[in-house]
Amino acid sequence: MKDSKAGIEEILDDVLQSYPAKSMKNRKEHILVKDRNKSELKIKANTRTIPGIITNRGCAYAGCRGVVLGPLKDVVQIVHGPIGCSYYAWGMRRHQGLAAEGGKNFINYTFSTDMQDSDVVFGGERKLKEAIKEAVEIFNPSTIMITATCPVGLIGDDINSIAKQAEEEYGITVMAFNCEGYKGVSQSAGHHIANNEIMDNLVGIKDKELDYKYPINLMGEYNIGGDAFEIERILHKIGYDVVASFSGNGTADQIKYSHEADLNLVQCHRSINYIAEMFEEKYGIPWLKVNFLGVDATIESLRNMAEYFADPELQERTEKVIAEELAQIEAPLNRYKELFTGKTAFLFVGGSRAHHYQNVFKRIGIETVVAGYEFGHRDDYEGREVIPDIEMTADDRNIPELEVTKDDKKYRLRISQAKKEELQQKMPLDYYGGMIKEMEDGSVAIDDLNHHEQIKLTEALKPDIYCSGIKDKYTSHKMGIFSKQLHSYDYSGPYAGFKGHLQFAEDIAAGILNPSWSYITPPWKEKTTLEGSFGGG
Ligand code: CFN
Ligand code: HCA
Repeated sequence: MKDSKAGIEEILDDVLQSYPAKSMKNRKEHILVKDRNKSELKIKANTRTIPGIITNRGCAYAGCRGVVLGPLKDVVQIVHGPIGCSYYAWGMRRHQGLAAEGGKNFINYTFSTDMQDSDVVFGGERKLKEAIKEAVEIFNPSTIMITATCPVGLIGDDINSIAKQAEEEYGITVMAFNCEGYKGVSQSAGHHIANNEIMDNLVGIKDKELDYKYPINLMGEYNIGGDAFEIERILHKIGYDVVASFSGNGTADQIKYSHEADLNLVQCHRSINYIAEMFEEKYGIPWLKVNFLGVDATIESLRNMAEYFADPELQERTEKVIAEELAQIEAPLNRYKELFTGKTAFLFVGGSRAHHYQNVFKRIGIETVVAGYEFGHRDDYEGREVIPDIEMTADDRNIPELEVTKDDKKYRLRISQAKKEELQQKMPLDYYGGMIKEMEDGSVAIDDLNHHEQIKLTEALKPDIYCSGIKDKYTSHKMGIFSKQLHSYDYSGPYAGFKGHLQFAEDIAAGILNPSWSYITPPWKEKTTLEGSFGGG
């Protein structure tokens, strides 16, 4: 059947029409069409999903136990709760970790108190104490972390005092996280609970003399599909030393002395920006927003890092490594670009990848037509304005290394060490640009997308690829459109850095160009639907 052509606003009206008036008004505020001529592009985000709509979001426990704590290798992580929640903690998120020589690695285990009805009625504290004792006797860990699932908060088991007692009894670090799943509106609440506890009770509890020239912390990188391995490889090749990783391929032990680093790199802004800011306030360590997803973003990040340390030798080595790595991938990547040019993508991922992957797609000729976060906050969409709070005294202006661009509020610093110390007290080194800023006119930003909206938008815009999690992957496949999971990478990866970008392009080719899609009859072939064109307005 022939489809009728429609502009993007008309398509969105059609998507919203199925809702009752109140829900329609609510959902409308979570959707935005990029228009660079508009002075204000505001979107509603980080609010409670309308009851009745099945959200793709996760819970606070997922954000705390699964996302932030999950990758820490040397920690016995005891889930205090029913076994179902514990099963979820058993490698579901595909983070990876390699133990250092002599180091411990518990991430393939799942530790649970296996709460039963009787524990809910009579309390589960005794069981938790026994679980800690057993874990100490069998595994001898230096750190134990206890995470609470929903029933723990409901019955009031005091995991904090149990952790404190255990710490005294066994002489190791024992931490408790009150991350009951129902807290907050998404997994984002769990990131905060995990990170605040880590900041208060783990960072800085150990001093260590480091013989590193460029000690850095990697923040908001979780080693999905081995991304952190690839990032670490590139950083080491240039001459950086990762003091601690929060938390991909990381250890609690390293986090204990992570205050010894000189610079914090922030990959996933959503899950960790506030910790980078706390480091800055508490220890005077500045942070730099980086993105190692995509060749162009990786190059820019590496150059910004070298600029920060203001060492010509480091800058030279950075350029050498960039050239070496590029030489290995540029020709095949360009060939993929020729193959893909004109194709479009629909991205819906948690809180930062829907943004970060847009440049990955762009480099291989694929334009993003819709992008959304499950649980991003407004600053993840709109960016956050940090106006340089610097008084440009005559003295400052005379410092040749200092560069501040005030108009578009983006500023980079190339400063002397002495000046650095003075300035870092006053402002962070970078600001966060937000996803919408980088999107093309006519493309759609959508928050907390649901399956109805996914299906309607897919029918209308017919993207060549839909990037998803496991919950929405097959909705797309049933419509005959290849879906790539950007959470788990569908068991592939790494996708970060230079080689990762090529791996990604290869996987996309294997998916999009696969002839099997032609055997599926999509719904729009059987009924009339609205059809739109990207950038149509
Ligand atoms: S690894 Fe990260 S990059 S931490 Fe966050 S916001 Fe999740 S687990 Mo899934 S893939 Fe996703 Fe981001 Fe940061 Fe992962 S886009 S939803 S909570 N996320
Ligand atoms: C989470 C973890 C998750 C889920 C991915 C998915 C991940 O939110 O609890 O829904 O496919 O990356 O593993 O985001």
